[in-house]
Amino acid sequence: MGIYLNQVGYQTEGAKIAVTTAPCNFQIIRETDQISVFDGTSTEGGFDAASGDTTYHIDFSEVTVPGRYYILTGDKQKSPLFTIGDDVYKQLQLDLMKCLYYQRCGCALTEEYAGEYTHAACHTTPAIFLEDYLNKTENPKSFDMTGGWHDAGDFGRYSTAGAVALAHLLYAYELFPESFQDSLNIPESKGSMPDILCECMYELKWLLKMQAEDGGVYHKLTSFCHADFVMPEDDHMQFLIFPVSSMAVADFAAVMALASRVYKPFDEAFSQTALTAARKSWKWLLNNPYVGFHNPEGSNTGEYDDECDLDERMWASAELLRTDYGYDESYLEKLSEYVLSDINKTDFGWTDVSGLTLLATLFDSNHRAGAQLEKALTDALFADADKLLSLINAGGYRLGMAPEDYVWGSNMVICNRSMLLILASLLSSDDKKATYKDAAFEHLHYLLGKNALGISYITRHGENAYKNPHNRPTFADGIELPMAGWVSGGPFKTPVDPAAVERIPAGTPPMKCYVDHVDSYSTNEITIYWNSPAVFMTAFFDLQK
Ligand code: G3I
Ligand code: 9MR
Ligand code: ZN
Repeated sequence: MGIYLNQVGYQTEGAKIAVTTAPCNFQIIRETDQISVFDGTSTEGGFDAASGDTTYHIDFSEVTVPGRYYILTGDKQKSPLFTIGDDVYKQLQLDLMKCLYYQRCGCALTEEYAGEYTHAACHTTPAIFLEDYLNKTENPKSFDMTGGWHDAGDFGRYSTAGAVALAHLLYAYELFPESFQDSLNIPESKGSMPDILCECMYELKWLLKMQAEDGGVYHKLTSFCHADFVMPEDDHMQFLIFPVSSMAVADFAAVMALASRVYKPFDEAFSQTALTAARKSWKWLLNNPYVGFHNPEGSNTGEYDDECDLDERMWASAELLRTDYGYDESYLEKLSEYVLSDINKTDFGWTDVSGLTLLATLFDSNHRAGAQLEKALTDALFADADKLLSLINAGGYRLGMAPEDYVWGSNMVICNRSMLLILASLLSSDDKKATYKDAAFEHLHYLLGKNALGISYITRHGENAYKNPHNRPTFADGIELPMAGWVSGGPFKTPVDPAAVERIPAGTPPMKCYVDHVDSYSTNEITIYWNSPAVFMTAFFDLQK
């Protein structure tokens, strides 16, 4: 029997419920003097389908005095140590954001900012078009495409993945600016802008390079195949500009409109550049149908394939309507068309960005979308948030997750559902505000150890945090521990990489399909867009103290 709880800790107020797999009496022991400050008996949590566990809940919400504690059961089992206090998530949020700095491509990471995780400038040579590469064109045209963040454990840079990560971060800043006042110790720190905006600017400037003359946006910039497990500066494969996809164009238009608004008070020129770029891509969207993306034969870098671009187009129309109201009537026409159609409205991942429309529209103080569209979006938000509440009550680990939701990057699903519950809490005017908030918190608790494996899926946060992310620099740098603050992809019910397939027996329940192995890219990689929703979450949670 394990005792599963948030190994980082809990704020003084709010629910504190650990999960275990056998009934027990328990005490909450204060670490400093080994005194029991609370005792109780577990209650039944029911059978949990995603983990296969019969669960019991250890509720210690009544403990509100700051300190370091552990749970001790009647049969002398100890939980990991955890903290109760009001600033428990501050360092976590800073580390989650600092990881983006470690992903910077095209510049050296120096000791002053990167500590021991230094490396020389990487991927500084010009890129060429995929077509020229395949045709072996002599003296192909080449382009400066340097900059941006490495996507993940690989060195690719992908437009849709980048735009979505930026969106989580920029909306988090827009909604919770008070949570972004501390220094990230990056080269731009102590400037006139909050550090998070400087960090995002690094990615945005690269993304601008991905826009073609006609407003199209290239889907990705990667080598033909993934690099070996080397430091980024030792990867000398030719970087290629892959074709345009309509998902990339729409995400680009949306995130540039968002950036134009967010950066306006700090950098008028950049704000204008972003707006002009967004308008140009909007025009492309009006004139072009869906354009998908698939890897050419033999190429194995990330595909980010997506069969539907309506959610991306919806987000773009919502963002442009809000930021660029009055410039083009088609913004509202298109937004109405998409919102009033039956497409989903509540997802925040790279495939389905529809929920970003909620963020663009429902927090617009000018209400540019109008009452009818706001109502349609609000109804969708609460309908889906309430479905999550039902799932939470149906499963022993108290999560808005069904067994089939443990896909590649399930921790992103966990985070995205927490985001939805946060929006429900922010927009709810009744006594359900606290219910949604507590539900959102349960997903953070899961990430930090309240799960069937008792693992914290964020590096260096929690006594039993995972240690071996599938990340090329982490493997190649010779440093024992990974950087702090990386969210793992997490359990995947049908893992595909050999490291996981070999180690996870057939029939393992979805929540347990995970290995902390550096080779397991389908259960243990890291990405910018798995950290970014966690930044959104912690930025909100930090204000709840
Ligand atoms: O959309 C379907 C859904 O309808 C279905 O029910 C479900 C069942 O498994 O699958 C869903 O598709 C999954 C898709 O992600 C969307 O979640 C695919 O099975 C799954 O294979 C796919 O995984 C993606 C993976 O690349 C492989 O393409 C991950 O989301 C994505 O995060 C990951 O991204 C990689 C990049 O390619 C390269 N860089 C690293 C990065 C992280 O591993
Ligand atoms: O390391 C790669 C990882 O970043 C990607 O998410 C993943 C899917 O695109 O691919 C990984 O690379 C593997 C490749 O696909 C197959 N050969 C082994 C590579 C890593 O060990
Ligand atoms: Zn690089």
